Amino acid sequence: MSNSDDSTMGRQKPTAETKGTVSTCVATFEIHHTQLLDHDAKVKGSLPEFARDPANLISLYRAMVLTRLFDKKAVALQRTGQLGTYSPALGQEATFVAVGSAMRPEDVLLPTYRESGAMFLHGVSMQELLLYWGGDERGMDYAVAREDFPICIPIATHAPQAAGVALAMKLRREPRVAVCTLGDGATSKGDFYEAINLAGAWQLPVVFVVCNNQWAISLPRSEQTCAQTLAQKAIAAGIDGEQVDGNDVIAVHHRLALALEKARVGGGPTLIEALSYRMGDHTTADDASRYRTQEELKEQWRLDPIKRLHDFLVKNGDWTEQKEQALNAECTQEVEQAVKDYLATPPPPPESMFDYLYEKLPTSLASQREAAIRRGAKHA
Ligand SMILES: Cc1ncc(C[n+]2csc(CCOP(=O)(O)OP(=O)(O)O)c2C)c(N)n1
Ligand SMILES: [Mg+2]
Repeated sequence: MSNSDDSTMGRQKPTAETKGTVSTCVATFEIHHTQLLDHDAKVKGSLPEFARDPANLISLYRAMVLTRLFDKKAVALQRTGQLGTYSPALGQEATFVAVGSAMRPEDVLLPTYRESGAMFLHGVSMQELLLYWGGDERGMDYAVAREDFPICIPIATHAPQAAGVALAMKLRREPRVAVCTLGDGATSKGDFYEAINLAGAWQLPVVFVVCNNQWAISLPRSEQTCAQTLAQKAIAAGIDGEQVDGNDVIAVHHRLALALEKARVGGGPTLIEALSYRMGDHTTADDASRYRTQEELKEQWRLDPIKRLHDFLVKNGDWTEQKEQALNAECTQEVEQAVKDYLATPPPPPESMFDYLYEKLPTSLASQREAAIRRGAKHA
């Protein structure tokens, strides 16, 4: 199969005729990429309706700034032993904020571990997220986003669950959509392929947002798959697939809002690949400088999604240095308050480790739970 003369190793060039055998093209596909605000904050084409109102753009900008400040604080808390692990969204704020802003409250978010920006906009509080990363399961028992799924650490295992949630919505004839966010690495897993296949076969109201940050921990995107785009994986499942500039909050919001609307009215699933870059470490347990260069990182800062929207707002006369300072002060205060509330929350009792997995605890674990209560009382 592989052609040793071919530098694309292993890729066969499609031919219409091979040694006298005639083949007919039976299907062709295209993958489209959308960018509405380019790297220099210039509009490409025309902006969608929502983006013509500066107030909407400022609220997206605020959400991105808040996400970045929260991230910074969470990493600092981890470094000082006040949080477990944390996975920063640095560089991907536009994608995550756009996911949260395009969804309706009644839609269901099934996130992985990096989507703080989406979760905040869908009703999860900063204090809840800090509790979770501090090892307290109560943080995933959201007060507002009651039906959103907890953070999914096992890669791609929530993709079939998203199809299941969407099936329930379809059977109940509810005009709601399941939104499953997952990484580029997750698209290499069987769970992902099974989920998109089912979504296509049953025309489910689900949108898969592939947050392509170019890395699966230390494995670069180029070594994960030979596919030219990740969006084209949708083609095999018979669902719509497209790519969007994940550092362009307007483009992600716009394309996702269209996909959500389509799914809501029975138009079926969509896969959106949001192209971005993970500018931070994979998690606080990682050191990315061991596997990528400073030059590569420096180049990516040029594409910073927050700077892009900032420059656009300034250019339009909708933003000033004074407003920037006020926003920073307000968001810092919000983050600090959430940290205070988190640190003031009494720790959960030891037996709580048994309380969030089963609806009814199996008897074998019930006795262990009792033992944990006894031991906890002794220590107290
Ligand atoms: C089933 C499973 N296998 C392996 C891991 C270890 N692991 C944690 S994160 C990660 C990489 C995921 O990369 P990607 O999907 O691109 O998401 P990103 O972290 O880049 O946002 C892996 C392999 C895991 N969490 N779950
Ligand atoms: Mg990744």
